[in-house]
Amino acid sequence: KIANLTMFDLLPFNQQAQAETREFLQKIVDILLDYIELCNDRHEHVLEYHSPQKLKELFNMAIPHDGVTLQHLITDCASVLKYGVKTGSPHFMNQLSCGLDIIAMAGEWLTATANCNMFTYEVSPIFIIMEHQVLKRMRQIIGFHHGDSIMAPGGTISNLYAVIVARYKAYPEYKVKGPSALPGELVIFTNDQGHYSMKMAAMVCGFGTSNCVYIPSDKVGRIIPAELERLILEQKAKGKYPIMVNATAGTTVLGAFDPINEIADICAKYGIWLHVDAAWGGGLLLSKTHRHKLHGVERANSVTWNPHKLMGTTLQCSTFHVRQNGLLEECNRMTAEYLFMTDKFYDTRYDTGDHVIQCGRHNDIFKLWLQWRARGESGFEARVDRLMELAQYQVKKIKEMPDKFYLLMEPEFVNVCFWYIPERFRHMPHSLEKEEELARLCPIIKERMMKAGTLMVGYQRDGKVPNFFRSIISQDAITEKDIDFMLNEFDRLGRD
Ligand code: ABU
Repeated sequence: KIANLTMFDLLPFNQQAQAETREFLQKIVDILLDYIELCNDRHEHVLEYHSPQKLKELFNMAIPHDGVTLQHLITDCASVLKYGVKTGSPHFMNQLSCGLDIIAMAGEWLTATANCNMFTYEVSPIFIIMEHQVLKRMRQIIGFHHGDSIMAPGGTISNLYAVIVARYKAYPEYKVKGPSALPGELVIFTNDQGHYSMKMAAMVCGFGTSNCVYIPSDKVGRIIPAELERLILEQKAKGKYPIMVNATAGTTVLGAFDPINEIADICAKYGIWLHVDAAWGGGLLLSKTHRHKLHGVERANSVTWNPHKLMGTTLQCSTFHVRQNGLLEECNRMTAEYLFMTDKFYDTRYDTGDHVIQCGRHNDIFKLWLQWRARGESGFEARVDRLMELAQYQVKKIKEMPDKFYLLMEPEFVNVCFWYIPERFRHMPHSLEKEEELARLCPIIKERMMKAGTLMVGYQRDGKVPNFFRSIISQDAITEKDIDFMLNEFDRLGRD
């Protein structure tokens, strides 16, 4: 009935079009529901791969002069999902953020419908209070008794906040006077296995990327504390000013956890801000069994923790927490009087706009709150424990097939790093030369994988070791059978 109508026949243009509007949206919801079922169907492919050129040919994305019909839009929506990657498939083990949590997704639907900007209590009263409550609970879980938090568009921006606040704490006059308030060049330190967001922050903050100093890591990817201290002294001797050390809880590739307590001792000795990038590993704080990996996190000055990773919240959901009360606002307050008037009739401390470097802010809290309500704390703990158990299952299976797979190291987390060994290399004892050969095969196997569309697992290198595969177990849909499937698929795709 609605096929030949256009958007101008629906609400709000046509105030009599309640039934037509409902019918259009119901059709879109049906497409989404079909898609959710496909994501959970193990016979379905993870993706239907096409080259960029072919995709342009298959899908006409041109913006028309006059708008298309509702039927056209419905077809567009179905096609977009057809050509997308099903990150909710149990055979998608490619990224730290994956899975399709039905409750969080429902939360995002509601958020899109409510369409409230998170900059003021005036516009988002219920969501702002929710954000306060949930972030306070996260600070308690970290072990911060005071403090302040904010949600940011991704872990890189959360980590950028850490550098901005650390700089403000050390040199508050920088906010007004800029570089003239500084005694010299500022430096920050991070694990040589850490996320590139620290280097990005050094660039964005004007320190220069060479002032993001990499601390050598040990063979499992953890910062060597003695090396950190040596580098701090070296930088000081060069006349530079160390302002922040970033410890990583769950490195992106290897899933390593830096020794936070030992790093905190060094930071305390030299009066340096300690940030913990727990974007990936923060979810382990919810598990009594595994939270010890972040031992000492309560001593950090700030923490990044992304629920859209280990907690499976739909993208995006990143949180940044500061231990000291008021600092975030002092640092970022611009007192834009058109929006954050201090003479409003309500308690304007609930206007979050002066805590952040954005103005408008997406509502990332509702989906997290709804998901946490649905699972309870015990549900999240069970999820995290199960993911860790599944990663160990994968390790066990890999060890049972030493001719076909080589484990890079015993994983600390749900990142399992390995090589597939095709038949022609099976007679060779493991060596650096063999690693180079196996590394060369990674892009070839990945290409076959993408074109087959049956599985997605990423490969990378870590600076010391050439290409290897890294599978990520971070979604509720995965079972032991899917891990068996993954390893069998490697054997099928990796054959000479
Ligand atoms: N922001 C780090 C995510 C990288 C990954 O999913 O592999």
